[in-house]
Amino acid sequence: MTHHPEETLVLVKPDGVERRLTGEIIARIERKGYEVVDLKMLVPTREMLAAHYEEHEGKPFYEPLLEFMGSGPVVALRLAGDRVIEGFRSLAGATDPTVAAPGTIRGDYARDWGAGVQKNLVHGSDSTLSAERELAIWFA
Ligand code: D4T
Repeated sequence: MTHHPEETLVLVKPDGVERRLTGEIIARIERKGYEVVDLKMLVPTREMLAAHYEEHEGKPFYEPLLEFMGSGPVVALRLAGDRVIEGFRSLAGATDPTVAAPGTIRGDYARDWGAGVQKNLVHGSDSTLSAERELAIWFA
């Protein structure tokens, strides 16, 4: 029987690209042992971001979030590996970079900039359902 490892969507957000952390982030993913199956750099459209963040529509950080995410290039990665969804979220650390554990991507390189939106360097899908939905948006 063929083994089909799990897949996830990871985004290096505009703050990560602007701060030249793309290589460091991909290096951590690869050193952990996950496979980069596909990647691209793009400035996402409002439509893509609205689809990606549909669960957050109406929340106070929604507009700042869409504005931030559309403010510059993003690197989208399709990763593969057993339990990669959980594994990448562990590498990324907590959503709030102020309290993300040292040793994680957010804990080591992100902070609060008082911007009304968390600039936390990376996104990773949080479930197999989200991964499937999000990969269809970014790798249509
Ligand atoms: P992403 O989706 O970017 O990996 O983040 P998380 O999965 O860790 O967090 P999330 O979906 O709860 O939030 C999406 C996105 O919104 C920003 N955010 C979130 C924010 O600016 N203020 C907030 O209070 C929250 C909850 C950060 C990530």
